[in-house]
Amino acid sequence: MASYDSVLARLARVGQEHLLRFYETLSPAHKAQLLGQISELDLESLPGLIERYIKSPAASAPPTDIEPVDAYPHDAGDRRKPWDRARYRKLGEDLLRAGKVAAFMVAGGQGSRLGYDGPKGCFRAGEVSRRSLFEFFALGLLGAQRRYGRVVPWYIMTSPQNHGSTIAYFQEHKSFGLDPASIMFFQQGMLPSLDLSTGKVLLARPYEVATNPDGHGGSIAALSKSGAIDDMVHRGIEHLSYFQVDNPLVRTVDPAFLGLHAGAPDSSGEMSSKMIPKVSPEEKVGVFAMVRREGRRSLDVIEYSDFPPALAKETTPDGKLRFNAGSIAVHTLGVPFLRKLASDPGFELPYHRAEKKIPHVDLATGEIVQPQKNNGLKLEKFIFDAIPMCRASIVLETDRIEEFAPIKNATGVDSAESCAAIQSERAARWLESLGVRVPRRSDGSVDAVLEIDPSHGDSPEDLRDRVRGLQVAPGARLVI
Ligand code: UD2
Repeated sequence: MASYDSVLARLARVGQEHLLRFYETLSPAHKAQLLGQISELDLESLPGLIERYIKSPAASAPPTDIEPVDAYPHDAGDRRKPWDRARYRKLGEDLLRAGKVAAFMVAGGQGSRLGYDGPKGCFRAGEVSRRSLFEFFALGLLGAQRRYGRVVPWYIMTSPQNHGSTIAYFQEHKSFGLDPASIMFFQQGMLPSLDLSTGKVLLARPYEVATNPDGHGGSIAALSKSGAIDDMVHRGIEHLSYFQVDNPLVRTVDPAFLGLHAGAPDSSGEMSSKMIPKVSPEEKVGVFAMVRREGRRSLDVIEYSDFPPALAKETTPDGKLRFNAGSIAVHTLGVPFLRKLASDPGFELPYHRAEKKIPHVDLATGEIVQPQKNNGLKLEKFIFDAIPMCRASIVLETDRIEEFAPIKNATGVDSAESCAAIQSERAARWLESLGVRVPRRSDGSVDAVLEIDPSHGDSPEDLRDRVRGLQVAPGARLVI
């Protein structure tokens, strides 16, 4: 382990020696913990980051040359950009049957908005079944494995804050029936959290540096460092179905989307995305747009917090939002593309600033301070910033009720409650399309709590035999 003197010398070179302010007062175990933690941090990049994001942050100039994206429509017959759904679905199914597809879930976030103590994936997503988010995805993958007769390996990115508890949860639930050898957990990187005005790294405790996960964009380096990319190559995986831990409606693998990604004439097979039409200019989802930068026009995602409000409000002559392509954070990633990025010494995703209230040790008193206003800065990378690095990248429109009901907040929008309502609506639509009567209230909402077991299929057709003769009574609670 690094000695006190060598750690102090490294800290002094970057002006952060205050991190050892309380060293002499610590127990031997805490001394070792602190030296060990600091040794792991990339201190040498701090001066550059502090200069760029604290001392002279460039105001993020809104793009000036920006156009809406030309997405593949949900209705494949739509004349704006018709496409052959059956053909691309078949192509995606062939990739699945050939064992060339894996799932990749990012689950390293802190889930602070939900106020849930524990990995977010353990949170309940099934209003009737009480199943967790993790179980929903596992069942989706089990179903796919049954349908396509091949294992779909599952790569799960955690962070040091939830890695152990995530693995323990999977062990406790026997990986929900999946083969544990086909699940690989790996940890993302952590960055020191900084004082917003001085750039000094904050101490969470006298023996612990305050850190934050480096954003889902950190996954590209983490996939490489952990050996996950090598594992994919070894298994013959060519495409990754990427999703977030918070959306239980996601199709863990979607053949039509995979097929478009791998085979559409305007796709490079490097990184593709799904979008839904935004409900309002203010909806908190990134927006896909074509942006020209340095003479090159490419697809980009502009995060909601950076999207110019005036542009967000612009409408087309038929009254729709002009920039309506909201990101649901579902992508397909080509493994060769990830390998290329990860092995390029010049590859770097930009950091995004997030000003936060970060509890920290007062360096004068040693007391823990709970700030009332933003005092700290977290820097994060976003995976979608890799999209402009593609030779070409496509977007597929999907239906909100079919695929997007994230659980982010304790109540209201994007909560467990709104998710349950959307799950009931989706299940009702599927049942009604199969001729089953579903009770609805006078306002049209479903008068029952309905949930679809994700292992049973990803379209109404898959449920046909199961629901023959089914009766749904008003107020019923059912898992189908
Ligand atoms: C994300 C997208 C937003 C929209 C929305 C759809 C970003 C920045 N914004 O918003 O545009 O698509 O989702 O639901 O992504 N995570 C990690 N490590 C980290 C940080 C996050 O694994 O260091 C994971 C986290 O566990 C979650 C996902 O990334 O699965 C999204 O993170 P978020 O909650 O910060 O993003 P959100 O909801 O603001």
